[in-house]
Amino acid sequence: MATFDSTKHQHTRFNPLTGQWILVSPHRMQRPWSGQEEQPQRIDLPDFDPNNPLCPGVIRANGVKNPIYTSTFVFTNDFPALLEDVPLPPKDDDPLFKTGGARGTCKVMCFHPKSNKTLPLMTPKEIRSVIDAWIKEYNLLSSKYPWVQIFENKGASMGCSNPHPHCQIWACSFLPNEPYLKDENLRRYFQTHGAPLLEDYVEKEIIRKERIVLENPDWLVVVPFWASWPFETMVVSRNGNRRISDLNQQQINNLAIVIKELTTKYDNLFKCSFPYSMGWHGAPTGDFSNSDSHWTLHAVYYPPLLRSATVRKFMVGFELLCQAQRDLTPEHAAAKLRQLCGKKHYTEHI
Ligand code: H2U
Repeated sequence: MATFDSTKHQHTRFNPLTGQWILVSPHRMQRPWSGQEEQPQRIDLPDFDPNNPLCPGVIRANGVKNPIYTSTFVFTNDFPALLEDVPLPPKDDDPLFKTGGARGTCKVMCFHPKSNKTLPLMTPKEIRSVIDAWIKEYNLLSSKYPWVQIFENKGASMGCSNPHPHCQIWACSFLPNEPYLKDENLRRYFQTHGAPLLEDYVEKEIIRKERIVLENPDWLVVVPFWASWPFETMVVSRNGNRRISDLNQQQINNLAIVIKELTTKYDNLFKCSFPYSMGWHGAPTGDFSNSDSHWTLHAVYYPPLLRSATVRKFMVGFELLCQAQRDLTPEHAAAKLRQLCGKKHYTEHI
């Protein structure tokens, strides 16, 4: 039998953050595609649309008029999934009908007054304003809630409901599943190895190099060894930061550059406004704040595209019923992203 080659032979990989395995099947990269194709995304948006409720000066669904904002703009979601003041469910001791209380708040943050901007098309200074606004909201909400989730859904295929650059911030009274799993796994690693898992991981990826997309003294961007989505990346703090609120000015400046370069590479990959869901994970807050030495601040990008602007990966069938599966290896994805230009956006050439 031939010797194992990770670029050719199927294998499983362990995600130490979630404790779950993924299946990698690189031999399938050659198969012909005859599945669904999506419509290419429109990129010729106007910079202002009087009917778009996220634009400056426009009246939103609840009748409130947005200010004529010139940088970022934050408001409480008019259709929030979490409300602050609601009755708690009664206790039920039946293990098959457990419920829990859920309180919180949901906010929307516009990144820029112009609808036709996205992060890769914004200047590092404009992106810095977004990071500053993230930190401001995080500080406000984390004093009250154990979990504050900053996330951006970019592109209609990832559930973005409005073609204006924005993200959402949800704060909740409970630790949601993903952060809960990470907290447990990071803590266990720290107890066994005496160091934060992601600090050890960064050190090893810097030596191995094959999954690095971008790096600077403050940030490392890799396609994780255990990535599920084809071009998934993780942006990890290299300074022992545990939460986004720990960042200093230089780290914020360098993060703005990293976000611009990574999202420019993403757009340049298939020459489209590259869709993704991204978000920040750091140590829990509120009552959980005291025990956090096992955490390292990081962002994750989950983009669905696989082969082109119109051919995406679906997490269905085996993924839904068993575990995530990928064809393209993380190393191959990282090499593709690494060699793409991160300084010039493809629209500058057309
Ligand atoms: P998404 O594109 O990620 O769906 O975020 C847009 C959010 O903006 C969405 O959650 C809110 C929606 O509820 N929204 C308002 O709060 N008011 C509006 O008038 C329109 C959209």
